[in-house]
Amino acid sequence: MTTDNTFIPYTPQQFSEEEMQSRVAAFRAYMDQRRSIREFSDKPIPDAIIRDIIMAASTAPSGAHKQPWTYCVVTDPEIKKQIRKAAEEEEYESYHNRMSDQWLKDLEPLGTDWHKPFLEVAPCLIIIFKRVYELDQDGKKRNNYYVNESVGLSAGMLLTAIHQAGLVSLTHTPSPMNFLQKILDRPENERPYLLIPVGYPSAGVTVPDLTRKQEDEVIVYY
Ligand code: IYR
Repeated sequence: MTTDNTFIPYTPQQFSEEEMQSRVAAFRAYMDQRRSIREFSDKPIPDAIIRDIIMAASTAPSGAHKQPWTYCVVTDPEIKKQIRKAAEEEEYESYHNRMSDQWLKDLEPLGTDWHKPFLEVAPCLIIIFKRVYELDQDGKKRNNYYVNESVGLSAGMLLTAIHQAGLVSLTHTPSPMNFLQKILDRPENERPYLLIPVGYPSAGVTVPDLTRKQEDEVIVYY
């Protein structure tokens, strides 16, 4: 069988072991400073910064390189208002009738409730849609591969890029979130995956006093 695939040379940057150690230790310390926040300033962010953050996320590896994601950027106050209203309706229902007592107890340290003012205050909402399938030229469905894994990887890179820019975000999952498909008028092959408000923190913002797992709880060496 012949193929016409093209391969090109690839020479990634490499470092001495010492340099690797210092780079990765510095990166680890920087990543350890990332926190989710729920109180944002309304100060706007330049469009080009959001664009580069998203395009960094879009470099993520994906099943068969299908890049099965669409990033919607909402800065229009009217659309943000609609999203807040719909999200709060669902969240009200979840907090009062859908979430178990244990779940509510697990969330206590985070201080969350059904109110979601950040959906209107944050200057930018990034809504990630996963693309379950594509339509080919004949209108035939072509499934994408490892869609959840691929979009999860891209979302992680998005959060890293937001942190790298010195901005803050919240990984938010109003549930159920099909209202986002309607409000943003997305096609049938796209399903909402995560809603990520991005911006600057409000003055004097606080975060829960959480600790992270230690090395021996996370890593198993063989
Ligand atoms: N979606 C709800 C509840 C919530 C659930 C989990 I798991 C969290 O880590 C945080 C919140 C909300 O956004 O409030």
